[in-house]
Order: sequence, then C-alpha cells, then structure tokens
Amino acid sequence: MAHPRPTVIVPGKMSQRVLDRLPESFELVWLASSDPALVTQDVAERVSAIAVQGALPTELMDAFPKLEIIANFGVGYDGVDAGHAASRGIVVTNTPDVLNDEVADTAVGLLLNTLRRLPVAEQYLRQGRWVKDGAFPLSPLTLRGRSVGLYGLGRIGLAIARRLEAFGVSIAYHSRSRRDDVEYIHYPTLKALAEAVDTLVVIVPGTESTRATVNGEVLSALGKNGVLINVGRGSTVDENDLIAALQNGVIAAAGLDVFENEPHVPEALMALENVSLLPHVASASEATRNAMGNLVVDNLIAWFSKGEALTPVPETPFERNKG
Ligand code: NAP
Ligand code: 8YV
Repeated sequence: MAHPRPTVIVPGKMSQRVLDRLPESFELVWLASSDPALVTQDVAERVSAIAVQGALPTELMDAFPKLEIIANFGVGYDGVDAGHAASRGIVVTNTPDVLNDEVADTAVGLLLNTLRRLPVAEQYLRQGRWVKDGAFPLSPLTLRGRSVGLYGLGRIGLAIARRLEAFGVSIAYHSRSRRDDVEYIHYPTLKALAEAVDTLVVIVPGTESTRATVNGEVLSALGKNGVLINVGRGSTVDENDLIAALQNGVIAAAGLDVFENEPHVPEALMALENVSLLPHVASASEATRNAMGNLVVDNLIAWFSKGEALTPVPETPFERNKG
C-alpha cells in the first residue's frame, strides 16, 4: 500500500510537539498556509485528518472529501466551524483541562499587573528612574477589598475562582446555567453581575452568543472603580466601547490577553496608561503547550485506532464507522 497510514494535513503554524509526534503514526503533509489552492488533487483525496492551530477556513475543510477528524490545538475552537463539520459528520476535538491551571495562573498575574502596575514599575527600575527620580508612584488601585465577577465559570473560570479565594476577595459569576457545586453567587445576566462587582474577569468562549457582550452598558454598570480582565476571546469585548470607557473614566483599568483582531492591537489601546497588555500568552509555557500538543496527537491516534476521540467538542459527539 502506498500510504498505509492516515494522512494528516497541518495548515500553517503548529506546535512543534505536534509536528514532532505526528510522523510516528501518520503521513504528515504540511501546508505553508490555509490556502486551498496549495492542496494538490492527490493529497486532497488522501487526507482524512486536519491538525490546526488558529483559524481553519471552511473552504479548506471542504477541500477534503474523506476528512474524518479536525484536531484543534486549543480549548477554544472558535476558528473552526464545528456546526459545518457536524453537518458533514466530521468530528472536531479540542484541548480542554490540560491548560486550566496555566491560564488561571496567568489570569491572576494579569489582574495583579493591572491593579498594581507591576510591569510599569519594572520598566521604571530598568530605565534607571528609581535612582534618578526616587520611588515609583503609589498604585491608585489595589486588589484589597475587591469583589470579583467571573463571566464564565467553566473549567478555567473555576480554576481562577479557586485561586482568588486565597486572595480574600468576594467572588460571583454569570453563566447561562447556574452551577450546583459552588457557593459563589450566580447572576442570571451579565449586566446584573457587572452592577454587583467592581472587577470583571472574562473567561467565556468566543461564540455568537458572547460576541461584543461586554459593551458600553456593561462597562458603565461595572463603574468608575471597575477593572476588566479578558483572558477569553477578544470578540467578547466591544473594543471601541472599552477604549472609550478607559479614556473617559467610565472604568478604572483593563488587563487584556486577547484582542478582536490579533495580532493587531489598536493604537488607542496601546496609548492608554490604565491598561496592561499581553500577546495571548495565557497558556504559553513550554510544558502546557506540549501537553496541549500531546492531546492533539492523542486524539488523532485514538480516533484511528479505537474509533473514538478523547475530547470531541459537544457539537460533534461522533464515533468512527468501525466497520
Ligand atoms: P468551558 O469549560 O466550556 O466554560 C465556558 C464557560 O462559559 C461556562 O461557564 C459556560 O456556562 C459559559 N458560557 C458560555 N457561553 C456563554 C454565554 N453565552 N453567556 C454566559 N456564559 C457563557 O471553557 P473553558 O475550558 O473554561 O475555556 C473558556 C474559554 O477560554 C475558551 O473557549 C477559550 O476561548 C478561552 N481561552 C483562552 C486562553 C488564552 O490563551 N487567553 C486559553 C485557554 C482558553 P454556560 O454554558 O452555562 O453558559
Ligand atoms: C492558545 C487558547 O493560545 O486554548 C485556547 O483556547 O486560546 C490558547 O491556549 C491557542 O490555542 C494557540 O493558538
């Protein structure tokens, strides 16, 4: 047989762990980009799996008639049209749980950076200003006495909440369904949560139902002592409303790991002093990214060897035709 192993296509950038492990069990075809024009007819007919990091254009998905599985590098799979995959009987997998602790650690770090301006203080020291100008200015904001609201209390939201308990702040949340296994107060709407707290941490998926839900109205409800932290997806926050709220003192500060049009961050946001910005690094340690990479490959192996993916997304609860 010319190609006894399943053929996996990887369009564009991908975790090195995935690229290193795939050839042990699969024929790996790497594409320089997601452009379907790069796919030869021969490859198109062979491909039964895609491993993807970031966006997968639907035209590329549809270039492969025998596609069975799309293994997404990341727990968020907003870059893959899972509804379309479902309509074709294609299973989509993601990388839940293995990154919860790393992302939660980063969220707490970003919150502290935003409140206490620690990255700015470090730059002050490095620029010799401690010697020249004396002590760094006191931070107007503190975590002391804050009430934190989590927008999303799933796997990562809960890991953030558990960490925040140790900081002695009050914790509440909004999600569509109330959890029975926590004591935190549940608010049935995002606006009600924003009215009740002064610190909002966004950790919901980037879907149509969350798109631009953190808008001017929600930010006004958060109030002038309010702090917004976003470690979910940029699409959840209306960036223009956020910039206006930060410029006009509608809220006090924001810490952002994710943006609407990554890697582009609006100049207006970068010009503000009351923001702390990270380039989407919440899960970005070697150990955690390798664990995510392993789960991508293990999903593919499980699918082709056992007929079941390890972590399929809810839209595609399929089993492989074992016959
Ligand atoms: P999860 O376990 O599925 O939790 C999602 C939470 O959001 C649940 O509490 C869910 O509750 C809530 N939710 C979903 N849609 C909602 C809506 N329309 N309104 C209100 N609440 C809603 O997901 P996870 O593993 O914690 O990951 C969450 C997201 O974090 C990922 O999808 C990804 O986008 C993002 N993320 C970012 C990074 C980063 O590097 N910055 C890293 C990892 C993950 P209900 O369903 O009850 O509403
Ligand atoms: C990764 C993420 O940065 O898992 C997610 O949803 O956003 C991050 O862990 C991303 O998947 C890498 O492309």
